Amino acid sequence: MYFCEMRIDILSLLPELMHSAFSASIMKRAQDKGLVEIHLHNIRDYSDNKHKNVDDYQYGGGAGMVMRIEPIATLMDKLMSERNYDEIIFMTPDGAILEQGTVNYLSLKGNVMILCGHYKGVDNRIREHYITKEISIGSYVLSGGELAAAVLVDGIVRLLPGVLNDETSALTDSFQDDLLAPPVYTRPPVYKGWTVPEVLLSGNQQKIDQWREEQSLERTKIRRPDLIKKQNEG
Ligand code: 6GU
Repeated sequence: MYFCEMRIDILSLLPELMHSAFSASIMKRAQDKGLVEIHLHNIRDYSDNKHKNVDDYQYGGGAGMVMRIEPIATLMDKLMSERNYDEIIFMTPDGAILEQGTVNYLSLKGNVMILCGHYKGVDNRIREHYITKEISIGSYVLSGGELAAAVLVDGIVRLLPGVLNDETSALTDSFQDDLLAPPVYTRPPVYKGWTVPEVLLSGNQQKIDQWREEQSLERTKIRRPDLIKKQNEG
């Protein structure tokens, strides 16, 4: 039995938003098996003043509140005094767009901390002095980084050895080889007159593999020509 344990700490103003994402199906099983520990922390619990303020007006004026440095730094200092973190990630729409390569890279780490952004952003000193990576999940704006963090963690956890039942299945994912996955079918062979591609029923594995490869390439060319370009650029 191999031993691979990962610890993920998520710092947020709304940890409730992520509870359900981590308490069902593959994410739940991974935690139950002890392959990953996911710890949700409410930044408000570390606020230093009696009103438990976590945001404040920004210097220089302008609309929108900014997440204060003190509660976040207090929580980060506490966690960092307990263990070493390989990466401290800030979820923010102005971060680097998340790709499978980054997910693969993070799945090899031991301790990862994730800060979820809110409001107009976070006091920039947090980004300057604590954060090692800034990640966005796409070119659109969400009301907070929580759902983005849930997306990132899901992508990481399913890659941990022992999480998926069929260990090879993550290797045939779309994007692992910069190609989209081929279409899949299951029983019945005919539904409302709609048939399954004959080759899949042929029992000829070589032909099936070849068909799947062609479908992958064709789908990628049509849906994601940027991925083909990326391959040619090596
Ligand atoms: Cl990480 N945060 C927010 N607020 N919006 C986003 C995002 C992150 N990624 C894409 N949109």
